[in-house]
Amino acid sequence: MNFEKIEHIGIAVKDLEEAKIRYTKLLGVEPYKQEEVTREGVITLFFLVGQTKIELLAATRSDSAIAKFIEKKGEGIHHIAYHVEDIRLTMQSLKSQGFEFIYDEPKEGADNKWITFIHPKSCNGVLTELCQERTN
Ligand code: CMX
Repeated sequence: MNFEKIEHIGIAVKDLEEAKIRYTKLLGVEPYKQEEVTREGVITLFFLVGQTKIELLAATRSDSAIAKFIEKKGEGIHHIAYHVEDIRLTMQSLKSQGFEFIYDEPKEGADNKWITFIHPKSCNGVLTELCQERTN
C-alpha cells in the first residue's frame, strides 16, 4: 500500500496575512482557498504548486496545536501530508507495523479531506498526516 504523492506540506505561521503576501510572491500564484477548521483551532490557506499544495496554518486559539508548536519551536514546517486512496486501510496496515496514530478514527479536515496523523515520535520527529479525498 504505497502513498500516492505528497498531498501538501503544512507550514505554521504567526501572521496569516503577512505570510499570505510573502508566499504569493514566493510561489508566483494566489492562494486558491482559505478555510477555518474550528475543531483544530486553525485557519488555513492553500496554494497549489504543481501537484502538491502548500498549506499555511495559523492558530485561532491559544490551545491550538499550531499555537503550541510555534510557542515551542517557532514558525516552520509543521507536517507533511501524504495522499492515500483508503485512509482506514492504510491506518490499519501502519498500526499493525507499530506506527502510533494520534486519532483512532479519521476526522474531517480542511480542503475536503478525511485526515489522520501519525505521532512525530513514530516518524523521526516529523508529524505525518494521511489524507483521503472526501466524496460525501
Ligand atoms: N512536528 C514535530 N514534532 C512535534 C510537532 C510537530 N508538528 N508537534 C509537537 N511536536 C513534538 C513536541 O515538541 C514534543 O517533543 P518533545 O517530546 O521532544 O518535547 C513531542 O512532539 C510530543 O509532544 P506531546 O507532548 O505528545 O504532544 P503535544 O501537546 O506537543 O502535541 C501532537 C503534539 C502532534 C500530538 C499534536 O500537535 C496533535 O495532536 N497534532 C495533530 C493535529 C494537528 O496538528 N492539527 C493542526 C493541523 C490541522 C490541519 O492540518 O488542518
